[in-house]
Amino acid sequence: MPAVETTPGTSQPQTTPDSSQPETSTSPSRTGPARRWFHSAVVYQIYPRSFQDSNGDGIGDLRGIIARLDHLAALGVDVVWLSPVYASPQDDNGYDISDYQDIDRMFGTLDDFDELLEQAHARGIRIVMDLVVNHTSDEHPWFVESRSSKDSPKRDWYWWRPAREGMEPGAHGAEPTNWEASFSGSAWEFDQTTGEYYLHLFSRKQPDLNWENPEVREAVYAMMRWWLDRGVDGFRMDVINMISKDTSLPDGHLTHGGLHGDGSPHYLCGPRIHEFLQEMHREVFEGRKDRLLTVGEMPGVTVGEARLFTDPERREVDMVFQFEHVGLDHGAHKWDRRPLQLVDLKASLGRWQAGLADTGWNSLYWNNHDQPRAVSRFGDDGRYRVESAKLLATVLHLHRGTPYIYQGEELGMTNVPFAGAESFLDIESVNYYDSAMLRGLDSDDVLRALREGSRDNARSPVQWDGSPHAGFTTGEPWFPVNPNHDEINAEREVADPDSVFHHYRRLIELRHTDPVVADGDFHMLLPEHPTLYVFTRSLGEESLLVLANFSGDELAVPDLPGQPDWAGAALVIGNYAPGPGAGAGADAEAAGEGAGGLPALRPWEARVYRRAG
Ligand code: TEU
Ligand code: CA
Repeated sequence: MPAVETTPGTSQPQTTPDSSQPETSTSPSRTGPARRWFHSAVVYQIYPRSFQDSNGDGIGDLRGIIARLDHLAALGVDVVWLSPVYASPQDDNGYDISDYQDIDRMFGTLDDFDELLEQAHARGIRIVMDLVVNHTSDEHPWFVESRSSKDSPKRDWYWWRPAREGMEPGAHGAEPTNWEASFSGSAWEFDQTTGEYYLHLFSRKQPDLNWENPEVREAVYAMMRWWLDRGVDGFRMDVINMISKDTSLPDGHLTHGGLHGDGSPHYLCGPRIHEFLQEMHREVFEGRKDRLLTVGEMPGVTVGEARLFTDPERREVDMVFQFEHVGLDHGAHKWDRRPLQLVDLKASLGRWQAGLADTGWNSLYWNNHDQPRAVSRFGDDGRYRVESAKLLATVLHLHRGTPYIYQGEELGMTNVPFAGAESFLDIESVNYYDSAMLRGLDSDDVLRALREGSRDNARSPVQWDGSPHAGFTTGEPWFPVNPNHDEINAEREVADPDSVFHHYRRLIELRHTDPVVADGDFHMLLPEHPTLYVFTRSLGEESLLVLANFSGDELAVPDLPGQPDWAGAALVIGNYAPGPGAGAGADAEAAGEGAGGLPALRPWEARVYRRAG
């Protein structure tokens, strides 16, 4: 029996969404939310320090991005999400901001930014900024002022608390709560100046802003309006579901190490989160041009909450990044790695498809700057790297939702072959390694988990060509280029019509031109099959069948319950070059044509078929 119900579950006649509707129209349509422009859009994420260096200092920058805009135009993406380029001490690679209204010199200037905006817009590409307002840098003037004295006018802009009752301030265990920070250790930092602690859910250089204070909210909204006035096209909102905390700040249940507690139930999707996002919408977005994009990054968000966040009637955000499918290979925590089961992946993504079928909208992603490379994690980055990279692209881009491509994913870039502990640079990995060693964990086990799960996997420079630093820089790159760049690089990908790059390009084009891909209903089939990912999309008389073999073995296509005969349907796209293959033409029987009447799937093969009527 299917473990989950993944069908929208009605059999009423379908209507084609009317693309002439105004962008902001929320009038109900049978297939769910009214058609919005981003239903047929694809977003590309740039992590600027690793994208392209223009001045030889080894760090990617804005002029480097400008120089590579034609790569993005050739790929066909509609939107770029730019990871933070604001002034920052770079404790967490820019997710610690010291001036929201300036560009870090490492990346360039506001003039460079304006030029990037202009050049991107000239190519029909929108630019969405990363908005990091759960916390600032401890070097932001707001925090410098706040920490200066208990009477500071900005004292209440952050979360200051005295030591736990009856305990010596600064003493072991005297932190106001037992919460653990995302980057290891206590989430509270003792500050000598005033003898109090401040809250930091991430590093100690990332103090959390107090959104309870209306002045904080107004300052953030003013800054957002300033960027929109400058011409940016929206925001990807960093950990935005952490901005409302339970103000009584209760202790959390003890976590794996037993040293700290899990505070997340008290700060994820807290009591005022919807109120804050609605206020932000009113104060920042109302009355502006239609084609803006807002996406909230929301660790731990449930389908039910996501329906509320993304229901257009509620005016909160267009879509959220949920984390369920990137947690399926974790045990008790992210460094407790376990093998991914395809059945779990299908159950999870299928539940999100069903849950947001009639209200709201999904974002779709396999990886980003915080996650291992997709092909290494969900595919086979050895023998079937090219096939499995294309398969993953096919499966994701055929789901209903807005797909996000992380830089290098379109080239089939892989995880990094880390030598030892010293090869990890990310604050999360470095802190975890140190704390694990202090707790006496086995260093080989810890290194194995880091190799698999470290955020550094995503942060090696984009591989543009086969030259010594992969065309990323003429200097010494801040992070070594992956040695496989002689084989995997943009120059080769663009030159080869059968490459991963061109496969992505075709999928993007398909979303742009095919209403079924953008808006069709999603229906999961064979949820219990261990290696076959199969689903349909349908809109009006048209249907697509997506088949993907998540294994290195040939696979006969089984009976597809409740499906019409797909034999003879037109192939829309596949990840094997056309020509004789498993089950093609006369070889069908020999290659094991399955009960479904369709040719068997070769290792990591994915195919999409179309039926009209
Ligand atoms: O990430 C928030 C987040 O919860 C993660 O994906 C985080 O990297 C993960 O929990 C670590 O295991 C966002 C940013 O994407 C990330 O780069 C920042 O470090 C973090 O917020 C703090 O701003
Ligand atoms: Ca540079």
